[in-house]
Amino acid sequence: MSKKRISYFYDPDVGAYSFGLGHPMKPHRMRIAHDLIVAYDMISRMHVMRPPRASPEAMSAFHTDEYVDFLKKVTPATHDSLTYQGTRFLVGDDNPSFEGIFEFCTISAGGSIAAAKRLASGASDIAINWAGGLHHAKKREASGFCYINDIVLGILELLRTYPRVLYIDIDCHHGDGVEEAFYSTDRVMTCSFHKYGEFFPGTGTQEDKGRGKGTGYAVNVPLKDGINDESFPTIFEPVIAKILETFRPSAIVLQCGADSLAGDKLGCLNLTMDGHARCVQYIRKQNIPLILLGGGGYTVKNVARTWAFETACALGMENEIDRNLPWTEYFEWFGPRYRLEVLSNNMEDQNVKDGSLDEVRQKTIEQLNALGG
Ligand code: V1P
Ligand code: CA
Ligand code: ZN
Repeated sequence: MSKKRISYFYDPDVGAYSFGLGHPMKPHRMRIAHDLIVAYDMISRMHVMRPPRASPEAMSAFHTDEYVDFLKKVTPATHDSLTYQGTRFLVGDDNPSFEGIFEFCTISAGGSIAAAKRLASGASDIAINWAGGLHHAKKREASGFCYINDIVLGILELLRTYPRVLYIDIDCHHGDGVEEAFYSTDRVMTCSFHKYGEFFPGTGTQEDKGRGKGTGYAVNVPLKDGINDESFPTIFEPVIAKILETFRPSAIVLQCGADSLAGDKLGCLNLTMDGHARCVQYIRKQNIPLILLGGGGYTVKNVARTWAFETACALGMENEIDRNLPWTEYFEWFGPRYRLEVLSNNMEDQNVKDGSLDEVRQKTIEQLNALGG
């Protein structure tokens, strides 16, 4: 099936929020990506919607009322970010209390919940929310630039309709918040590919596999620096193929965190735009209802390029697209080549030189075989 029905959720306000000067997370990247999507005339080929803002009640499907209530009230001025009735909800510089923090959360979460509803209604084959993918947020705590876990909320919505949901996370960081939320269930399989070893958030070893009924349903693929377009598919594709065979998901959520790209400000992997998008292409061709979400990504121009290209992949128009960028308001950001590309660099791939990738792959396949599929 090469033609698919795509829903694209975008709130034009999202790019205006700022985590503060010097903070790596830049919501503005969604605006730059959107402008490329418009300039490439993708808008006329998909159902474009401004998502309804998520209500506090909707957020409480995962988060505690106290935490949601705190986010609703907190402002940079009140500066009560460290304690609220004796509880610490925001800790350190990663999660500042910026202007409009709660509205930003309602947009991100609203998009992922609406995407899930759209799939479940049968109206779309793929739903996209680049403002989502905030995988570190916990039930009662913000973490790693994430306040409300839109992914968990979207998956909970999908579980109302679909018996089994597969969550795949190609952000350079471990998808700890999503893993933790579904650690004890066999209805959600989580699979995160991430840099492991002296890297935030420090979790996600292959020994962490789930608990109780969920044992074996949390899959962690720890990586070393420098994985590239040549080696990444040799782990991603066989692992996902095995998951599809053993778990047989009825819907898939793919978190497309773009800090796994070469040259990311926080990441240390070496994927090109095409290598990153190959994951989207591989999942799309399985013909299973799919949600595409954003996530990390700190070299803003490359995030915009990649999410625009992945929107084209969802539409099945990646081979028609002009690799010379069209004119947009942000055209000068894309110099000196002005191309729809993210190139790799010459860093060494630490995963292949000592055979560690082969070991990780084998161990993952053994874990999945133990599920008896
Ligand atoms: O390393 C840490 C914490 C802060 N230390 C006490 C340990 N935080 C990281 C957080 C990375 C979050 C990634 C989010 C995502 O997975 C999903 C959206 O991509 C961190 C880093 C870093 N280089 O890892 N925080 C910051 N840099 C930071 C820098 C400047 C200002 C504020 C935060
Ligand atoms: Ca990940
Ligand atoms: Zn990340």
